[in-house]
Amino acid sequence: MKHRLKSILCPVVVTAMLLCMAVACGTTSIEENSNTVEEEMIEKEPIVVGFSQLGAESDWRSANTQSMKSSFTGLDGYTMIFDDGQQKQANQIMAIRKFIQQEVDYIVLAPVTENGWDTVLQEAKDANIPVIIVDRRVNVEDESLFVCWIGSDFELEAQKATEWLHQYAENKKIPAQDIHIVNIQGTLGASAQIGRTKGLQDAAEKYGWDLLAEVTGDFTQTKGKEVMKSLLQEYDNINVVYCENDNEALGAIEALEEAGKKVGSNLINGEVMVISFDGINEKARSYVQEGKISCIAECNPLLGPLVRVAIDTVESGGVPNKYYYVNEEIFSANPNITSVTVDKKEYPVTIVAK
Ligand code: GZL
Ligand code: ZN
Repeated sequence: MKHRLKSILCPVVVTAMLLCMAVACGTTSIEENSNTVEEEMIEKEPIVVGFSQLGAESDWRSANTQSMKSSFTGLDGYTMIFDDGQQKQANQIMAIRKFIQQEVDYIVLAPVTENGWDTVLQEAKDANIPVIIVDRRVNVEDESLFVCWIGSDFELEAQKATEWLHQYAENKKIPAQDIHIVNIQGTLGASAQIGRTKGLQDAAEKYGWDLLAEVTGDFTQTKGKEVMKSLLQEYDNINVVYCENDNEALGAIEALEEAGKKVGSNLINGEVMVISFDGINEKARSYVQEGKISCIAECNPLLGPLVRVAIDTVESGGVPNKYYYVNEEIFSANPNITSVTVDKKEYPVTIVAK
């Protein structure tokens, strides 16, 4: 429903009303008034935004959905058609095709993984429907297939978290080769997984840590617990668990504690350190205060208002920035690490007091 001026009343009624108004205000020619009254009685159709959300796998995703829905409520000229892809790209492609048939004014896509979007985004372009990408990235030949992308720098999140671990190990004089890490990865092929995995691989290489294994936990608590259990059967020297989101961390902690392990940062006394990403889940944040999760690199889900600004910009004839990175922090209860430095830039650590 491409938005255009539409009459809220049929022409006959409008004419009759014009006649009455003309007689009432004594104007001889109803022509004089016909435009202004007609225009006033016409309202703009709402701008329709079709949003293909990838799923509902995590607290981050729920917060992201909430942020998007509350930015397009239907109350101020915008309305949203929402589709949950249940973490399947095929469902998201179907949703986009449905939006095209419905002639929405904009499509917003939170892609489950980076590849395989060229064809359907070309169909949206051929239908003259602008597309905005949020959160994870799309890997397309022709970047004109989307107006802009809004999300996080996932590799930077990982660099912050691994710099925190590096400082911790140095402060505690733990030799690099005594850091035995497993990575419970996110959904394979998702930008968040790609960036967070790369950040850890680079740091392990740079500092000489022993990166034992990388296994996907699909960003869910259930899978995170399952993967942690099997890793504990495979390795008896794990002392750092790097979880690519908080829901996986909660699952991993359940498995660690059920296996009789103590979760914390006192590696020298045999505790197992958990590092995580997001910082949305209340329990995960309380675990940071308790020291069960040693540090969380924040991933900001509140992208709705930024998408709204981008669409407002296009509506008023402007061009939004092609890439917009949201600001993010890093949380820890450890008072001795107050900042981390990545590429010569210092990032303060938010110390989450007990
Ligand atoms: C990150 C987002 C990730 C979150 C996970 O922007 O894509 O997906 O870190 C979520 O919690 O499942
Ligand atoms: Zn150093």
